[in-house]
Parts: sequence; C-alpha cells; structure tokens
Amino acid sequence: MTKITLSPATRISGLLSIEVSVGKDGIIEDAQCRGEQFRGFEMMLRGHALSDAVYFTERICGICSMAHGFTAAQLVRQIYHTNLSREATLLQQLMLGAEFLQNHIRHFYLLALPDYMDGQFFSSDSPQQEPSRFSHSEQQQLLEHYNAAIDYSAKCHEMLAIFGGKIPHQHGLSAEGIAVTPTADRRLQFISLLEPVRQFIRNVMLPDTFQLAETYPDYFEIGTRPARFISFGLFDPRYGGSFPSGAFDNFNRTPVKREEITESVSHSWFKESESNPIKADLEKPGAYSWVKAPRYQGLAMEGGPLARKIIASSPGQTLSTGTMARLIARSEETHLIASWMDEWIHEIPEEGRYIEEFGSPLTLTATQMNDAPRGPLLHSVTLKDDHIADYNVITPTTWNFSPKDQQGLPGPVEESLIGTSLAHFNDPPEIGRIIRSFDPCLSCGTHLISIQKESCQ
Ligand code: NFE
Repeated sequence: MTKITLSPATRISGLLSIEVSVGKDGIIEDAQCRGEQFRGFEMMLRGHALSDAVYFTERICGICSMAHGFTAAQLVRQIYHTNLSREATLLQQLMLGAEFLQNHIRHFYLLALPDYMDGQFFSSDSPQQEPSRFSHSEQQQLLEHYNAAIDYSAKCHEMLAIFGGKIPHQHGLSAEGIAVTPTADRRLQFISLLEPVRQFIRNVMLPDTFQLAETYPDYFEIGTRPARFISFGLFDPRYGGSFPSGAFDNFNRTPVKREEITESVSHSWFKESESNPIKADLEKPGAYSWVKAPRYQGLAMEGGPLARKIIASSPGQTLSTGTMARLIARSEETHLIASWMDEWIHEIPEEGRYIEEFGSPLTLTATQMNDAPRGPLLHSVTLKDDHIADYNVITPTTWNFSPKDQQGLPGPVEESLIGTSLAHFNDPPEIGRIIRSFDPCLSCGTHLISIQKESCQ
C-alpha cells in the first residue's frame, strides 16, 4: 500500500489536505479529506442581536457571502413572521444569482481547467504532469478565455455591488429587504454588465466545457460515487426560474426533512460529548478533520450543481456521477441562472416595496434551508431574551468534504476517490481533478456547532 498526500490542495478556497492509500494495482483503497482550518462563527454569534446574524455570517466566506446573508435574512424573517414583496425577493435573487455566476465562471476557468492544460501555460517552472490532450493552439485559446474569465467574474461582483453597496460582505442586503433603491440607472448598469456575461457564458464557457468533455470523456467514469444527492432548493418558484429541493437516493426522489439530517463528529477533532458548545480535541484517536460529517437518513449525500440538475430532472434519466458530469452541470447551471436573471431584472419596478418593518419576535427558534453555489446550506437559531443563544450553520462543503462518520462510511468526495485507478503514482492528476470538480471551500466547511439535535431545530 502506498500513501499519497496532497497538502495543501491548491486552487481551492481554504485549507484542505487529501490522503489516499493506493494498492499495488494503482487503485485507491482508502481516502481521507482533511479540513485543516477552524473557524468558530457560531460561538461569536452567541449573545448578539438577531439582526447581526446577516452581517456576521456573510463574513464566513468571501466567495459565498451573499448565500450566507440571504439565508440568514430569511431566517430572521421567519422569527418575525414577515415575507418580502415579489420585487424585493427578485432583487435579492438577482444579487444571489450574480454570486453564483461569479463563483461558477471563476471555478471553471481558474480552478478546474488548469488541471487539463500543460503547466507551462501558467508558469515556466511548473512541474510537468501527464501532457495535455489539447493541442498547443487549443490551449492558447483556452488561456485567452482563462484571462477573459477574470474580467467576466469581476463583472458579476460589480453587478452584486450595485445593490449590495460592496462585495464581498454586501451591506445593501438586510433581513428587512434591500437598502438600495433600484433606480433606472442602477437597473441599466446591472443589465449592461449582465448582457456581456451572458454572452460569454453562452458563446465561450459552455462550448469550452463541452470541448473539455469531448477531450476527456473518460472523466465521466472517473470520480463516480453512489447516486445520492441533496438540494434544499434555489430561488422562489412563484417568481420564475428555480431549482426544487429534494433528496435523491437510488433513483428515488423524496422531499427533504430537517429531522433526517444528522451530524457525526466521530472522525472530527471534537469531543464526543453532549456539552454545548462542543469542545475541540486535537488528540482524539481516529480524528482527521475540522469538518464534521452531515448525513441524510444516515447516508452521505452530494450537493451542488449536479445534485440540483439531477433533482430537477425527470426521474429515470440515465446519469453520470463522475468528474465531468459535475463540471458540465455547473456550466449549464451558469447559463440557466444568467437567463433567469435577465428576466428578473426586466421585471423590477423602480417604485415598489423594498423594505419591511418588523414588530416583535414571534418565535424563538427557526431553521432556514436553501442552496448556495456548492450545495445545501442550513442556518438555524435559538433566541433567549431577544439575543442569539445558539446559532448553527451546515454548509455545502461540510456535506461534500465530510470525513467518515460513526459507521466508518466515507463522505462524498472520499467515495469519489475510493476505487479510482491512478495512471501514475508520481503526481497523479486524477486526485486534483476529482476534488476540484466539487469546488471545495473549506472556509465555509469548518464550523463549531452543537451535536445536540434539539438545539438545531
Ligand atoms: Ni465559502 Fe459556500 C458555497 C456556503 S461552501 S463558498 O457555495 O455556504 O460550503
């Protein structure tokens, strides 16, 4: 058995190490995803006013701060039993949509694509892995698109900042609605950024994704795992395009039930105790990650664009769960979301109800679940004396990059690695390609939360 360690895994967000054990036949027999970053946002929130949740949780991460703010804002509205108007909802969705476009464009070109190109295109002293299957001129063109993608993903952040005030950590978003009025000039500014981004996605990113899939068709079979997916749903179905929520196991799609979600810390650096907050334990035997292991009905579920695509499609369709299927689903989703955004921005009136007023809190606990770019995101809160007593976050990367659970069952990325046949032991390209297809964000993945089920409800 040979051990191969990638530490730190590069071209991802946050600190991650991967260790695989490879048999003599070159097949990965075991894998460990190690989240090596600890952040305790839930601890910081204790004792704060509920309205702080939006602004604190936005700061969990610089690339999905809108997803956290959007989810926290919905959570706060649950506590006050308040809904936003159609126009305010669409405006918040436009901001969230811009974040999805920014993440997905940047992921495809800057994080995933270099895995399939020759290293010398990026650095003259880059170690040579296996040679790219793309010709020199194809790679030159992809490099041009790589450079263009930097500008297009920046335009997406500019879009978000029009109504958010700034990005990351937009302060135009609040639980009550949007603090920036959608004047005609702001809407025009938004449209003038969205239109070239849409064209880039349609005319460049989608064709490049399909060209990659044609050049590396074996990656439909590399990085596969059992077809188990979860989505909490994305965007309000009453107002146009959206993805449904659902749990998908063995070709069977069922509604998601909060009470079926559990978290194991058996292989995480946390004490196995019922105390709240739970305590770190770096000496714990068998532990290898700061990430915990969420499970749905006891099973490891994958979240993200492929999950949303499969859960949204009609049952019985053939599906690949491999590396290339994840990349294609992400690019297709980028195209779809950009076209929904084009409809929404044209429906936004200048005069509308963009801010709600809150009375007194009407409940003391709430859970909000909706999808972020990388998959299912859950925020839950318990209030005491008008302040936060307990706040919990379970992020997409916690699902995808979870370590083994108390049954010893691996997390989704570990499942995708196990069984993979490596062409070279020395610097195998398969491992990086598989893990990056999930678009890891370990800044989001590691949190300290309670293992007491009742405090999450
Ligand atoms: Ni830091 Fe995030 C997304 C969230 S990932 S990027 O998408 O929530 O766990």
